Amino acid sequence: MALVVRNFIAGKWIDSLSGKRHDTTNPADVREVVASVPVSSREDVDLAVAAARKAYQGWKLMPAPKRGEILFRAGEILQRKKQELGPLVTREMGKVLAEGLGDVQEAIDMAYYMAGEGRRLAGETVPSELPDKDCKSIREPHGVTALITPWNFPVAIPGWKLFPALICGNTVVLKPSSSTPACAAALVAALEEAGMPEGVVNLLIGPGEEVGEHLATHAGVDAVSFTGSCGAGEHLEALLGTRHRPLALEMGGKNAIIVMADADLQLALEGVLWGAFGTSGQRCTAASRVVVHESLYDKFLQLLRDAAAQLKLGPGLNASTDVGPLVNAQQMKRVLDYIRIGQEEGARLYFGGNRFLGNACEHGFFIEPTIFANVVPRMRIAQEEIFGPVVSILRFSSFNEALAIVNEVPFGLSSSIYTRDVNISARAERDLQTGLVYINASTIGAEIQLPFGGWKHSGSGHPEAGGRRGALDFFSRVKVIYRDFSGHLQKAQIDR
Ligand code: UN1
Repeated sequence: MALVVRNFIAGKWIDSLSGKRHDTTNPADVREVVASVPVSSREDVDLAVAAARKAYQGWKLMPAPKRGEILFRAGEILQRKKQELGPLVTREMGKVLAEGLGDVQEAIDMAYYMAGEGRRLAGETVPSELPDKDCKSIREPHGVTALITPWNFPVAIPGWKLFPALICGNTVVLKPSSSTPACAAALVAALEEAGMPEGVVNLLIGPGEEVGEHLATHAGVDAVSFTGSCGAGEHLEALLGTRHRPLALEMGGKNAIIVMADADLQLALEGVLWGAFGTSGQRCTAASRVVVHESLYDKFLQLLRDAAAQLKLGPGLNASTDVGPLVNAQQMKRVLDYIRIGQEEGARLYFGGNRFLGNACEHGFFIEPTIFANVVPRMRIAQEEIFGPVVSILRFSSFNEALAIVNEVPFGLSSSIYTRDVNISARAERDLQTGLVYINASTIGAEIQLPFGGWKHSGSGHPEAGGRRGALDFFSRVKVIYRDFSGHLQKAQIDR
């Protein structure tokens, strides 16, 4: 039975003003409608922003530990509903059930973590250079925040943004991807049930070009946090250029794993399989390049092919499935286009490369795990984000060459190295130019208590997640208070 999802504005679940709707379908079998959802337009954005504005003063003035109690309850509700929400993630987005449950778990973790931050939200107190004067910095919310989220982590990423925005005292308009709105609605419903005052959290479902853009540029919005494609992120950046509102962007990646000659090969292999083909490669942190020492190259390729051949494609709800579908026809086409481009560029299609229609998958968007060999750094498949189960295997002879291959791409989100050499691991840690570096682990699997953010074209330098160095820094602004209790005029820098 398809769900009927509505916008959530000023504490009420309502249809869009136009009454227009569209259906989301299961990417493993498009004959199944998952949800009927509103198609909102600019007028709905105005309503949602007005509701968030109206709720702002009250929410801001609620003591942060009390805000934290509501977030804590939301975490408990999500925990209680996890076994229902995990399958919803799988049905709406396609990832296998274990990952659907992990997606929900990541939002639960963030809810609890940010609930605790309600009792910290620390600023600083430092001495003044003058007598009888004190100074401190405090954190204040921005006001109304616009959160624009992608489909690949349809509960986790809205959670990454919602919970820190809320604990800092901001109100929120969430615009999730049109591919996964039912997941976002379930998250918002948990916040409603937890006792969120009306208007503090608003959900708006609609197309990015119209709704997302109008929301991000709306005069009533004070800060914008976006996760999605580079193209859309850079477009927002250009639109917001002179509006002077904080903008956090998390965009793509072209993440690589280095396999040194001394690596534990089995471990490296498992890391590559998990990083490249987990979530069907649809993570910004997915391993889409593997840079292998020449002494192991041929052996590694064979082992990887044999392991990839064991992976079972199918609907994510089947317990035996390892690799689910791509999210929609457009993504499937994009990935198949890249597979063609790789062949045209002269890379060797070593394994896979086709749409998969077996195992009753003909009504879904499945692509075989795909391995390209003999890839060289200048090729497009070694430079551009593919966002599918496609991995390029490159060869290196010296560690410095491997570093250069990993670093010489426009992106800088995640990287990894497999080695047993402590000195090499230290150099990798120092010299890899990515926001996340993994040692003897794959490029995916970041934990929420640390900042998550990409360098270069991967992000705008405002990491998500984490505590004071991450999301809390973005979702609050600093106010500095000087209090002079000397009773006479004191002049900083001058009275000495
Ligand atoms: C993403 O890659 O799109 O680190 C988000 C991970 C997850 C989040 C990934 N915790 O793989």
